[in-house]
Amino acid sequence: VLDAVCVGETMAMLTPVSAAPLAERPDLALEVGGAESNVACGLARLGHRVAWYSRVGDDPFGRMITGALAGNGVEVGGVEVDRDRPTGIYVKDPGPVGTTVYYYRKGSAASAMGPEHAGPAMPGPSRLVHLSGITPALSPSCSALVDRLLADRGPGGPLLSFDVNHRPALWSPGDAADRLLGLARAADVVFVGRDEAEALWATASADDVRTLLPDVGCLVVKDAEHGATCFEEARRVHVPAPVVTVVEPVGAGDAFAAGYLSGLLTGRTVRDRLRLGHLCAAVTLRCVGDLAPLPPATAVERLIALDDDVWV
Ligand code: KDG
Repeated sequence: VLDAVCVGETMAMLTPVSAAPLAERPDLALEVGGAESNVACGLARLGHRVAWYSRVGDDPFGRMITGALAGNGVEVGGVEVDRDRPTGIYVKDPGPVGTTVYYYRKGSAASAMGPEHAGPAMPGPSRLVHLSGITPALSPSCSALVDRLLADRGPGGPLLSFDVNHRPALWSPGDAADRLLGLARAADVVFVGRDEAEALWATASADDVRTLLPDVGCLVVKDAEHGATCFEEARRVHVPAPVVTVVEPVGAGDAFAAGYLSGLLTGRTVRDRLRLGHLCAAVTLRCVGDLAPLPPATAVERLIALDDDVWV
């Protein structure tokens, strides 16, 4: 049995090496960019058996992506190759007030995922399925796949983990708000940023988010450098984030989810799940890429076990 199956689109990511704007024609680095596959890599690095399910084009980008994920220890045997549709591309344009993202993913191979890909076509059985709010925004068929995955799990089925991951470039806040709230309500584990929830649902605090999602088994509200709060049944546990010098934030949310989910899969306490999430996010914040190696397992255990007053 797999520990997790992560489902979602992964793109070829082009990013200027010198952090100069694209209009200045900087040299570009070619990387792998995908929220759910980042979670898969994070889980694999933490020792879990994890598969990534998606579709890629029959092109060098698709082969680069599946090769890179396999190299990170993620099972990619179920990934479908589409002869007609290309692998999606995503380009980062650094600017004075932050990085703008340009997507070239409309009509991509992954956007043709649909409800027919749930069930036997998908790798499994698995203890957990991880999805994000990016997938329902990709196409009507992808949206239907997300509904099918949520509806199909019966008693004894996998836990459904959902990272809200609102991407304003893909849909309007109006369209996204209701849809993402409905999906979050149907999931077992939910990750959402405090600012993301505020933009979508006008909530002012982690407790407000809990009021909107009272029945989610594990609700994790992340508040950037301040920390993260987990609501599990009647309990509320807050763990501050360690102080980190941020080099590049992309991928940190996915790393956090991988750490938290690893802790959940291995029966750690809520506090230790949040700490492992923060540690995975911290190493990612400190490097340019979406994926960063973790310290050795003994160091991770020592950091998780630190007293609260020395942790940050
Ligand atoms: O979480 C990081 C992702 O945003 C990035 O790798 C690209 O999956 C991506 C997306 O659709 O924005």
